[in-house]
Formats: sequence, structure tokens, C-alpha cells
Amino acid sequence: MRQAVRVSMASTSTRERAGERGGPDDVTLFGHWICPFSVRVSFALAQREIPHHVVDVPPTAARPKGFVVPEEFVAHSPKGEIPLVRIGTEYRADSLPILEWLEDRRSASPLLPGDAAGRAFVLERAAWIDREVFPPMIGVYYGTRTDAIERSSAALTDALERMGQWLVDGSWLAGPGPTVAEAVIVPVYARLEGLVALGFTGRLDHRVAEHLERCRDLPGGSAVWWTAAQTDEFVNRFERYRAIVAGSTSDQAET
Ligand SMILES: N[C@@H](CCC(=O)N[C@@H](CS)C(=O)NCC(=O)O)C(=O)O
Repeated sequence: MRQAVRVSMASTSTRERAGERGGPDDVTLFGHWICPFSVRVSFALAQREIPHHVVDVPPTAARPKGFVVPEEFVAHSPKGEIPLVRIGTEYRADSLPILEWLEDRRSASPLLPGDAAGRAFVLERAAWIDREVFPPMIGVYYGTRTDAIERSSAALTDALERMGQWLVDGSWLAGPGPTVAEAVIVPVYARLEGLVALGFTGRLDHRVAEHLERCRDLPGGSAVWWTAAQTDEFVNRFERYRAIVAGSTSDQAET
């Protein structure tokens, strides 16, 4: 996996120095590569070249035995969910609010337009992806019955096709260049091979397939794209999950 931009600590001598962990300008992401919501934030940080620290906090289901959840994360994450971001002494949870907050707090290479109407337009499209694409995507890998997986796969295909209509007139989802809408869809693209292995059978509209390639070539895309090993880990994890659910269901059926 390519690592997120990490601040070198070698030359810093005081906690107050800008960008140092715990300093006033420090940006720290508590997240994990397997979490699509965290990946949205990692994409934005890398795409915007915002130096940051990463504290790996795997989702509960993916935590290795004995993993100690950092106290700071427990204290500041309202729902115990990743991603959580700290800037200086302030914290934000929830990927969409985090993406907006990062725009307000850092001006370089914005992923939202400066005008209110343009901003609202991009955020509406980002929220649409969150609402229409994410539930069927999650339904594919958390699906345990063939019929449910097929339904999620069809719904995901349909949502991506509708999203593809936004690409009729341009290369990007919500403007002349990459925006927060790309940050929200990239984790879906980055795990697409894994989704196929777990039962996604849809064919991508050619516009969406080309958009996926464009996103992968962005600095943010290449920073978060999954390696073959990450795809395998994801697929194996959900195959094991399905086997466990199937085992407990057949036990119940026998008793
Ligand atoms: N709406 C949240 C969802 C975040 C979320 O569901 N995160 C998952 C991991 S992908 C999580 O932390 N779940 C709690 C847990 O694993 O204990 C967002 O957009 O950031």
C-alpha cells in the first residue's frame, strides 16, 4: 500500500512547531485503509497535499487480537467510528463534515468551489453518492444470501449508471476538476475488484470506467488505491464472515 503523506518528525524540536503532532497546525487522521469513509478523507488529504499524521484505528471487526484503541480516539469520537480528524486541538468525526471542515481550514488545492451555490452543488452530489451508492455497495460485501447479494449488485449497478449521467458533459462528477464528489466515490472504485470477487456482477458504464481510471491516476487516488494484498484481505475477511453466518444458520436449522 502506498502510505499517506506523513510529516517527518526528525527536525521538529517543540510540540508547538506548526505541523508537529499535538501542535496548533497538526492534522491527524484516525482511520484505516479498509474503511471506505476513512479513505474519502485520506484521498482528500493526499490530493490536497495536506501534511498529516495517520493513527491506524481498524474498525472493530478488523482489529487484531490485543489491539489497544488509543485513548484520544475514544475520548473524542462521538460514536466510536473512524474517520476522526484532529486539527490542533479540535476534532471532527463523520467523513462528509470532515471533508467540508478541511476545506474551511486549509485553502490549498480546494475540492469545493469558493461560491456558495457551487459548493452546495458539489456537496449535494457527494451526499447523493453517500445515499445511493454506498448502501448497495455495503450490501454486496455484507450480503450472506445469494439473492440479497444479487439485489445489492443490481442496485449498485443502477446507482453507478445514474451517476455516470453526470459525466456526459465532462470528465469529473461535479465540476471542471476533481471535487469532494471524487473523494466520496474513490473508495468504491478502489475496492471494485474486491466487490466483484464478493458478487458484484454489474458492468460499468464506459463513462464510469473511464472516470475510475482518471481517479486512480490522481495523487489522491494513487495514495489510497488498494494493492492486490489489500483486496485479498478484504475478500478473505468477508468470505470468512459469510462462512460463519452460514454455519450458525445451519446450526439453528438443525436444532
Ligand atoms: N457516517 C460515517 C460512517 C463511519 C463508519 O461507519 N465507520 C465504521 C468503519 S468503516 C466504524 O468506525 N464503525 C464502528 C466500529 O467499527 O466499531 C462517516 O461517513 O464517516
